[in-house]
Order: sequence, then structure tokens, then C-alpha cells
Amino acid sequence: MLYPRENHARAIIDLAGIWNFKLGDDTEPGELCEMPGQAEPIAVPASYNDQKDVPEYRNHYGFAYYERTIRLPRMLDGQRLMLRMDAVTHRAKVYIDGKLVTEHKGGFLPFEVEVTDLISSKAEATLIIAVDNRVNNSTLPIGNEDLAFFGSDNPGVPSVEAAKVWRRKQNLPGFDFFNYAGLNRPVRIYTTPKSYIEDVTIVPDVEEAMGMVHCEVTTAGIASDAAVEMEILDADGNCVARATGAKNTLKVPNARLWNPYPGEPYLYTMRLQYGEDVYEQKFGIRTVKVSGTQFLINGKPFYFKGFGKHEDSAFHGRGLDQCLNVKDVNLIHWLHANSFRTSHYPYAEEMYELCDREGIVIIDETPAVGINAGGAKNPYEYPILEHHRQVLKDMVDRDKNHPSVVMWSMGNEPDTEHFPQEAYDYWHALYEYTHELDPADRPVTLVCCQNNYEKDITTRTMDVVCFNRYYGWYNLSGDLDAAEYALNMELDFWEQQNKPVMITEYGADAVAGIHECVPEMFSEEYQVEFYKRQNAAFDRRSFFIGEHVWNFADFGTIQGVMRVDGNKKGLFTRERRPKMAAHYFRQRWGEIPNFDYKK
Ligand code: GCB
Repeated sequence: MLYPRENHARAIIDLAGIWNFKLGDDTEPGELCEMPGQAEPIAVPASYNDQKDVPEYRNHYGFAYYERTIRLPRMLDGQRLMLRMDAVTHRAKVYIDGKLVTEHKGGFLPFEVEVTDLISSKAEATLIIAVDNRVNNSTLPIGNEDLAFFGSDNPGVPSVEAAKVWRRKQNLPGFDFFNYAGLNRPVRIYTTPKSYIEDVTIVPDVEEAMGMVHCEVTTAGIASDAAVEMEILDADGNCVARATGAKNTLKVPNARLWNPYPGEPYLYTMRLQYGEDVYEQKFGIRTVKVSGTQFLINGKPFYFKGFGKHEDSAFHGRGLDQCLNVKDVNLIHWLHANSFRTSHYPYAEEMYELCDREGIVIIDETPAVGINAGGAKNPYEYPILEHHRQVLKDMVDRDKNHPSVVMWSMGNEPDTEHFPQEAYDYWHALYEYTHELDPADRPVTLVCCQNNYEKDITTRTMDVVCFNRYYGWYNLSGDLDAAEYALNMELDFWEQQNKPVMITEYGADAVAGIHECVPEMFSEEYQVEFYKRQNAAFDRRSFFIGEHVWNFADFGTIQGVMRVDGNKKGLFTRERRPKMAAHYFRQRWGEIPNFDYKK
């Protein structure tokens, strides 16, 4: 799906601002809808949970209703009008003047609906978006349905069955990030001419010094004889290649490649014209390939230095915060990092554009987290496959043109140990599907859970072995000697698989300000020591292609005995103050080049 852009053929009306808001309950709104009672103000885009300090907002369960008036200028008459919602978490029902016009499941990818006939003839219309924040065994991410955490044999504590009646209804996330919900990303109306460019797919390749840019455009709307015109502009706006027709391979002599920073992340622009419509898409010329135990970008072995992140901040929750994104990108440069994973869901499109421009490499992940009941049951019996396929398709469709995206992660920490064959069947079908979906055929992976890696028959078959490990934290807690021993043993196992291997999570909670002479858990010193020991094991191994720390910054989670004011494994605090470990990695990563580190 194309990102909305304004130019002399297209306009955007951004619906950001203060909307009317009202919490509902778990009653499903029908074909018709009106605001359920006295509304309160709410900022869009942002999560609603932290905008008012009451438990009802923070711990809501079910629908919440957003409302505003849309006013359209007459100068847009004759244009096609699209209402686009970039992310409504987790499920949306959209009403115009009280009538249902579309619905959507999945909280991290965009959807849109044509509204030309619904609002263009009127001066104004009322938009209501009903947002459902419930997670369960059929959503991604997964929510726990059986209240298993709460039932027990203790006197006074209700059994699981009794708890279902007695406790208030609530979300029980099967994932370790706060279940922020609402209109988390922009809601916009954009226009196109009635005959319009629907999609563009750009697949770059390089032959000798020649950029070979395969470009395919789909058009739609009122039938037109107009031909698609393609032009590639360099960064100074000069046309370096042009072609006519909906599908072409354009040649760019002496192509300047997109390289991760501090290399040059050079961007070209594909300028498309179709009748009255115009669309411009930036892209980079670069190649990505797995070969033996190496991950090659532009033919050179790349070493991933970075982290898993979250979209998470005070007040905004998971809401788009452009200022924070710029700040984070600058902190990534400050650390001499070169990459991150969009743990555990696709991020806002604006972040990918920043990373294209700033030369930061992305592993793009779906929200498939929590497909794991720790062996208590077979999670592959959950009714999620169809939705998972849809999410993969929508993510690849949305992000396929970004040079920053170098690999797809189909999901995080599924059960691959207790149901090994079921896991293999489920993930392998998706692995093949993802390869089919991506016209550029990027590497595909899943991120493996701390488990008995000898029983897991899935991870070893991915293009890159990605694994999350917490030796010295969740197991072998506090014992860094034992942690080092276990990690080395495991790395020896992975070496036999003859694949590129990277760690996608490792880390220790550190509460900023806790210092100790003898490093113990939760101190900043322990966090540094933990990383020093484990990094030494990585440095010794040539098949090991990257280290992604967990996490870039501290982040909000559900409350519980494992969390003191959220997850504290960040290199930075939630406010982006560096811990000792940030300084340690800044030094370390400053000495590790992007390419040829393991020559
Ligand atoms: C994990 C998860 C991540 C958690 C992390 C932790 O394995 O992938 O979502 O936040 O561990 O800190 O427990």
C-alpha cells in the first residue's frame, strides 16, 4: 500500500488533533454507531491509556470510541478521496455519519477505505472509529484467554473457573510490552485523480557498476489510455533514466549505492506519472544476500550492531512521536550502531523513511509474538494462521521498497521446542509464503526462544539463525561464569549448522543509578559485565554475524513481580539518558566496522 504523499496531483488532510473520546465495553458495535455518552478530549495520534490518570483508561478492556467532524474544501470536488488509518490497535470499525464503512483487524499496519461518495458532496461528515484493544488466541500479538496466571489452590484465591466469573474482564498479554491501544498513528484523508497509480514495486540490482532498477506500477480507477511514465531522479533532482510503460528495467550508469551509515545511504527518486496522477517514491540501489555463513549487503559481509526497540514513550504510549524517532536515530548514530529489529511489530512508516535516509538497517518483524504456551498446550492449534498470512502480506506490501529493510522476521519466540514438528510445519509454510510475497526476495527468519535448541528443528532452517538468549539473567541468574559456559556450548552447536547466526536479544535489567563495586543483578555494572563476557564469545566466531542488545531503551510493560516500573533492560532509560552500558557499547561499536569485521 502506498504511503500518502502530497504533490501537485494529490492532497492530504491530516486529521491529527483533539478528537472526542469515550470508553465503551466489550459489546460489539453493529452496522450503526453513535458516541456512547458524554465525550472527553483525546489527542490523535497517540495511545489513549496514559492520557488520563485513571485506571479505567490505563487498564481498559474492549472498545473505545473516537469521534470528529471532517470538513472538506470544495476545491477537492472531482477527486477520489481515501480515508487512511495507519494503525488502529488492535481492531477497528469505522463509521461515517453513523454507518459502518469498513473494519480491520491487526493493530500495526495501515488500511484504507474510499470515501468519495460518502463525503465529497457534503460540507461535513462525522467520523467515528471504534477501537477494540482485546488480545486473545486469535489476535497477533497473542493474549492469554484462560486466566491461568490467576487461578491457584491458595485459600481465598479463586480457581481459574471461579476467577472467570469473579474477576473484572481484562487483557492478559502473552507479550512483554504494555498493551497500548487507540489511534496510534496518523489518520488522514488523501486524494488522487480518478485514474490513479495504485502501487509501485521497485527492485534494485547491480551489474558491474550499472544499477538495474526493475519497476512495476499498477494503476486503477476510471479506464484511461495514458501510459505510465517513469523517471529516476538522482539526489540533486537530475533525471538519470526514464522509460514508458507499467513495467520496465531502468539502467542507472555509475550507480551510487545505498550503504549503511557511516557509508553513504544514497537515495534516488522514482518519479511516476500516469495521466493526471503523479507519485514519487524514494529508493536505494543496494543488494542483500545470504551466502554461506555471511550476510552480504552490496556483496560485502555485514555485521549487525544494534538492538531490539519498541515504539514506547511517556504520555504517547505507542503513539507516533516524530521527535522521539529523530532523537532515537541520532542516538543510534551516537552509539555507532547500524541496525535494529522492529520488535515486536511493524513500526510507523515514518521511521522506515528516516532509516532509509540515515542509513540504518532494519529487520522488519510482524506482531506474531506469544505463539508459545511454554509447553502447556499446542499453540499451533490457535486460530491464527490466516491472520498471520494476512499480516505478512500487508507488511511486505507496505515495506517492500525500503532500502533499510534487509530481512523479514515472521515472528518472535514461538514454541519450537515442545511441538517441534507442528512448529516446523507452521513456520515453514509461512517462510515459503514470505519468500513468494517479496519481489526482492530478502532473507526470511523467525526469532527463536530460549529453549532446548537440539529439539528445535525449525530455527536451523531459516536463512539466518536468530536467537534470543538470557544466560546470566533468566537462567543461571547472577552467574556470569556459568552463563559464558552455556553460551559457548550453544554457539558450538550453531556452528555446525553452517548458517549465518546472530543474537537478536540478550540483556540484563539495570535500574539507572544502582551502582556496585561487585557487579550484581540490577546494577549498571552487572549489565556491562554481562555484555562484555558474552560479546567476547561472539567475537571469537566467524559465522556470528551480529549482536542485537535487548533493549535500546527501558519501556512500559504490564505490572507484575518481574517488572519494576517496566522493563529496565535498556541501554538508555525511557527518557533516553544513557546507562553505563550505552557508553560501553559506544566504545565497542565505534571499533567494529559495518563490513568485513569477521574476515
Ligand atoms: C524476551 C522477549 C521480549 C522481552 C524480553 C525480556 O525474550 O522477546 O519481548 O521483553 O525477553 O526482557 O524479558
